[in-house]
Amino acid sequence: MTSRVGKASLRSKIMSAEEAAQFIEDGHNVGMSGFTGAGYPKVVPTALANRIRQQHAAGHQFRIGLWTGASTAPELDGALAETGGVRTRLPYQSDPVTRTMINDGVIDYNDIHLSHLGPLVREGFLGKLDVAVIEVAAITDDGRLIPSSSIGNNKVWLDEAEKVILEVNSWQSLELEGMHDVYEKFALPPYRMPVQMTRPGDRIGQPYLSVDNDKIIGIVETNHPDRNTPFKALDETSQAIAGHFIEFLEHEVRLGRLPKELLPLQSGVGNIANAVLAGLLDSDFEGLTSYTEVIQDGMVDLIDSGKLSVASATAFSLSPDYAERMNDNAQRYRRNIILRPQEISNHPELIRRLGVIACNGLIEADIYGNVNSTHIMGSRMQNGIGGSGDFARNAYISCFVTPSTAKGGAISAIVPFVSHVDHTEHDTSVIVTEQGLADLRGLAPRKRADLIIEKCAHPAYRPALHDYVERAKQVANGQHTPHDLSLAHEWHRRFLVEGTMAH
Ligand code: 0RQ
Repeated sequence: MTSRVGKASLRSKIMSAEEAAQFIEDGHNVGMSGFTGAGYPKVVPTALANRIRQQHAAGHQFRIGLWTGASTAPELDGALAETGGVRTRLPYQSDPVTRTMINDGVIDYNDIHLSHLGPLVREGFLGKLDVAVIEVAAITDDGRLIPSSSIGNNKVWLDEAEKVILEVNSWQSLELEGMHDVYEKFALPPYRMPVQMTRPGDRIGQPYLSVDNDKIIGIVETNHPDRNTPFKALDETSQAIAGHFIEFLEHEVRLGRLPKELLPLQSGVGNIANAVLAGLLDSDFEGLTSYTEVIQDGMVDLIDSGKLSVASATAFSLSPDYAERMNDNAQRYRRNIILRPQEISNHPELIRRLGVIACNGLIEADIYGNVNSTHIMGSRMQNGIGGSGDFARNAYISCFVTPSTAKGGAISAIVPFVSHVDHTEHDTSVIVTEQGLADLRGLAPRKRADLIIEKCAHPAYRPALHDYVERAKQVANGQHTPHDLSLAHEWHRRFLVEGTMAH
């Protein structure tokens, strides 16, 4: 294998993952690359997990702060969490082992808007970043870094960390070179300047990450695929949700409230978001653009069909087949795809200026439009807010999509009062379930309640939701947003005690 470490003077730093892991000490904050299973370091985390276990076995304390772009993979999040050596975790995860330890209170989880973490670290609010562990596709002859399948917070980690370990992964396509756009003009208030972007395809930075080469303490060569999980086959529910959403977009175009090529689309992670993209493939829309966080399979299909001209994101989130397709054709796709730092892909200023149409999943919504994206039954952390807040708060139209029920119908996704709030009623424009779509723009709370119940709730839960509203109107007679606080969380209580929300 020809080395992808182009700069000759850096080759002396090539070492094993085990040697590199020795640089990480108890108490360190470690910034790792990785976003939705793309571009995370593949071997140093496992070697670090072994080091932590050995230290624990020898009776030494060893716990680190683990910072990433977003979710990663079992060989990073899972491997490290299992050791009990993760003290803090931020800003987002979706790993089963980590989730359990967060909920047990073993890991302190700081669930942060994805655009916020970089600035928080630069401002020094979270303490010192000791070591960065970053996957790259290659190092150029002059010591710049060709990023791999995600950028996430890599620029922040490389800027802020005291020491840097690089994993150079030859599984990643060298043709990714030129796909990235790394904005470099970050500044803290009062020196921040407008970010000069007016279209999703604008390039405002450099195709490489740069790092002070003197900070590089170790380089580990790898050849490992990203964790790419297949999407579920489209089912009736996800297709119905996609259908309602696309009908809504067509309606908005007919009314002249959206241009015929729409506005830049953001689509959240997961199967329903992917189904929406698949629905767009069968629609009559042309000339689409996307300003989003992750590139899913559906977006690659839209590019191939010629319907999507530009997709701007911070990472890939592809199934294994599509990841291979991307690797084999990266040179072609880089005409349409731009990967940026998450501070830019999720930047409130840009989301607002570009007029993004946001589409994200939810756990539950209430009759007034408040949305819970993170907590099961008010207490148990599922994944985290991720980028949903960055987009929902600043979008031109903010849509949330969900099946109307969960757990085989035992849970209604539409409840009297959400058990946890991530997005308030003020940030929710549209809610879509397989039952229908509620356009909440311009509606007062009582009108919103009627619409959400009639259009979005499952028919089995509609009568009880209407009963709640009537009861609330009696209890809070003559008040703006009627609630009966003695019953507001009764549905959740019933599920916890009886295993169903059904009456
Ligand atoms: O539980 O795993 O035990 O079966 O929650 O639900 O239906 O698989 O939904 O994968 O689309 O995720 C909001 C979590 C939806 C996701 C959420 C149970 C359900 C299942 C998962 P099981 P599904 P999805 C930008 C956008 C926040 C981040 C975000 C998410 C599990 O979309 O994490 O938006 N969003 N990022 O059974 C109790 C309910 C439930 C429920 C579902 N009402 N009550 N349990 N479940 N509804 C991208 C990034 O930020 C990277």
